[in-house]
Amino acid sequence: MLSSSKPTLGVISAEPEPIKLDWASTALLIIDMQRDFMEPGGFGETLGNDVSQLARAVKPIGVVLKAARDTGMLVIHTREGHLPDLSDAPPAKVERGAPSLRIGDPGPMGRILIRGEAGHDIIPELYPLDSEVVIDKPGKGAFYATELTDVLEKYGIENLLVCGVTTEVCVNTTVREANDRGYRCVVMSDGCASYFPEFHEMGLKMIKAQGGIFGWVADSAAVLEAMKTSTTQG
Ligand code: C5J
Repeated sequence: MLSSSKPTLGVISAEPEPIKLDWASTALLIIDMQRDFMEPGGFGETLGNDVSQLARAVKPIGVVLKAARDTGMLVIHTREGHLPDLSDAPPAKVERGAPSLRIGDPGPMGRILIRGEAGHDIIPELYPLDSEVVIDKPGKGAFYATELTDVLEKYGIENLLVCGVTTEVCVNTTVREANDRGYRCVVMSDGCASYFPEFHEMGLKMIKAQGGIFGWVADSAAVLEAMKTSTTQG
């Protein structure tokens, strides 16, 4: 995707150790920045969560998204949601807990967590460009029952910069899936958020513990610095 004359090698000051990435084989993967998780009246709130906890991730993601677009990096957005007939929503997911509204019920932003409804869409601040990839996923992990593997193979992607919500659920699940498939994942600490700040902290610690058992963790400033100070491969 990147022009061959551009510097493409960057070193991110990450934990547990710095990581060198070739931007040409790196994608920005933005997980589930949807109105259903981020705004009042959506899936997150029907589960009893304080959705304002997630707002802090929007700005850091926006800054890195702009830098990724400027450098021509592949950008992939995911959306968690289900078909209108709920044929891809297992009863074990739909019936769980005691939410005020269940998946598929009509809510203020349309049917809860259903593809095509307003609540299922990505928030305006991070809205995908027509040229960007959008992966619709029925599960927490972005690889389960999606075309993500095919997309990554098509573009020669080996590394993922991962951000989005929530840290301990869809971000962590996706990073674990990606790690098992051989992708290097750098998770953006301030570009992720949880309804539970302590789960956010733990979710990041789990990734970077044991020498980076699932991946690396870095903040948006470190990612931007690595992009800015990139060198030419050779
Ligand atoms: C949840 C997600 N928390 N995107 N989904 O149900 O993390």
